[in-house]
Amino acid sequence: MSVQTYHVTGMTCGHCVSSVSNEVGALPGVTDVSVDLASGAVTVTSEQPLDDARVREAVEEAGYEVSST
Ligand SMILES: [Cu+2]
Repeated sequence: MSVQTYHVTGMTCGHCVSSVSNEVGALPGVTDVSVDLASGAVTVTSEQPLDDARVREAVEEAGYEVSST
């Protein structure tokens, strides 16, 4: 199992949180997505380590951005 945390910018409300959760949660192997709206921290649990580029794409698909830091 792998747990990675990303910092996502642009989320402002519960709708944003569910959009990001749905898109990232749809990636193959992802078993849990936990979003902290206040900090923008998105913690992704997956069966195998995820390719950061796939996560970034999913977040962008939802309309937000992964901060590089
Ligand atoms: Cu929102």
